[in-house]
Amino acid sequence: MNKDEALAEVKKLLPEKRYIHTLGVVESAMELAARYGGDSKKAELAAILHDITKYFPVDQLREYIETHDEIPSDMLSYHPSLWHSPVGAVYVKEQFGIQDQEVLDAITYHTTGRTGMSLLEKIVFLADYIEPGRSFPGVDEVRQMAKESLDLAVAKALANTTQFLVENYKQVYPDTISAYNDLIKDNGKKLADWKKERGNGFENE
Ligand code: DGI
Ligand code: FE
Ligand code: FE
Repeated sequence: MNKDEALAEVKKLLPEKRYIHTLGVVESAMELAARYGGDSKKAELAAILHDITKYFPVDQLREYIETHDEIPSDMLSYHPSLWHSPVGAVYVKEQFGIQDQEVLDAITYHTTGRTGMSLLEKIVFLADYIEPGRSFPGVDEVRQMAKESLDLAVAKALANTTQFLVENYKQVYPDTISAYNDLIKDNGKKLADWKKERGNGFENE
């Protein structure tokens, strides 16, 4: 499936706003792939398709999870906003014949992350977080980190998301906690130093 075919399929299934978000994720994913030596073709395809099932009705997403053994059924006990990611991977495999497991995994884990994320998974996860259309507290700081270290930026994005969920008394899916633990091992000290040295520059976003 080439770029234009993928974009056309996504356009059919997404409202304008989400389609524009998708184009932003493609732009950011291409930049990250160039900077960190990722496969730009795979990054492009995964970015285009990452949210393809975002607007499926919740019942349809649930049915995909119930009928596909490759999607862990414990996801059904967590927030439905997590479901479009693994379902998206199944959808593009079944509907478009996409077999590339790296691309499928980048789609599957774009929301939660997981321990031992591949380069492509990190690129799509981070691009989804920092694409130009995003404007939430802390995003500029992660954009800055993304210019210096992919792992640092992914670790910070995971920390922010986890913190946000906990602060609002929401469940945190175990893969997100695993991804955070995995990356904070080597990046926790760097993030603490960053906060000490430049943390205040982003406080008034
Ligand atoms: O689909 P997008 O809006 O582009 O971005 P996403 O796929 O990262 O969004 C999923 C939403 O899921 C995001 O607002 C945070 C929320 N969420 C709920 N539970 C969890 C979670 N995100 C993570 N990473 N882990 C959770 O357990
Ligand atoms: Fe998503
Ligand atoms: Fe997205």
